[in-house]
Amino acid sequence: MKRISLTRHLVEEQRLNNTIPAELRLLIEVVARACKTISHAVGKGALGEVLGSAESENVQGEVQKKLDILSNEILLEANEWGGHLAAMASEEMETIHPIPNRYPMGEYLLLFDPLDGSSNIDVNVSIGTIFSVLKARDGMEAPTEQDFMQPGSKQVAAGYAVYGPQTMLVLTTGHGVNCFTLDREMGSWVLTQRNMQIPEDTQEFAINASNARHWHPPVTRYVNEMQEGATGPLGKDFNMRWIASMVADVHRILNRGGIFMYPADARDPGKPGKLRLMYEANPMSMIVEQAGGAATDGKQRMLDVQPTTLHQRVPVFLGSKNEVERVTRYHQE
Ligand code: P6P
Repeated sequence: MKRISLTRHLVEEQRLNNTIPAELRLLIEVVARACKTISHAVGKGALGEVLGSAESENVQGEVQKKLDILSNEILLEANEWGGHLAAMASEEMETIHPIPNRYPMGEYLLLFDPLDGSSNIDVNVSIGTIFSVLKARDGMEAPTEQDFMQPGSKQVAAGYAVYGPQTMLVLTTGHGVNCFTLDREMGSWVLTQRNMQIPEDTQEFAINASNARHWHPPVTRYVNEMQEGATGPLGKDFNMRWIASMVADVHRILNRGGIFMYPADARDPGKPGKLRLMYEANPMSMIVEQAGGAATDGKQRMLDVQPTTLHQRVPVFLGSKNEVERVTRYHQE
């Protein structure tokens, strides 16, 4: 394949679909550059003295890793001077991060999980950065958290970087999903997969099965049916994968199909699952839908969920369309 750079892809996408104005192209290129820096830091591991805990907790009450904090800082510093953003929000920060007065404000809101899958950092398993882009309200003076409370269908772009054997960037601006591989020698993102498509059927599911005793009946029914295999109601055998790094699990599903589930369960009725809506479920759901898959919270289309708070959690069922529709149907019966 002829080497198409990220910049060339964005320019050609703008010519074709008029969906990437210059400010959005700058935003995407800045985020992609920040992901290169994060990849470099992650790749050093112990040699970079960035492994281990930071002896602090984030707003989720999760122990922060040094790389979590470093990745967050890399994204903040990369994005605050460009004039393309009105504000940012991150899993690692309790409140929104307005653009400092010394820089001009732009028309976009950027949300991100700077390093998702932190529990895997110290054991060298793939981790990633997830980001979501919304439009800010016109004529807004000082952005507030309320300005971020937009359903996922309002995203103008979404993407993730996965730091694995290869470092890859997966991106959608509403016209399909494209994947770029980092050429480490040149330091550039090269288009390696165009218009990724998730198979509508699958024989592979992803869930943390250690929580089985806490699942609600629709999830128990569905997983049992898959485990009954060819002699059961689904008439085929299933395989299971759980990397415990959403970016890695979603990347596998994007490439070969599958269904990813992080359901609410009986452990804590006040906690609807573990994953966060604004900077995990929504961007991944836009990507999955743009690749011909489906994503719901068990009851409704994920991208239709109306957010109420910045760090709210949501049950997640996403991946191969026919299986997501099945498990969602079970919730509605
Ligand atoms: P569990 C990582 O901490 C994460 O937020 C997602 O990336 C991943 O899918 C999930 O949590 C793993 O959760 O309960 O299996 O450790």
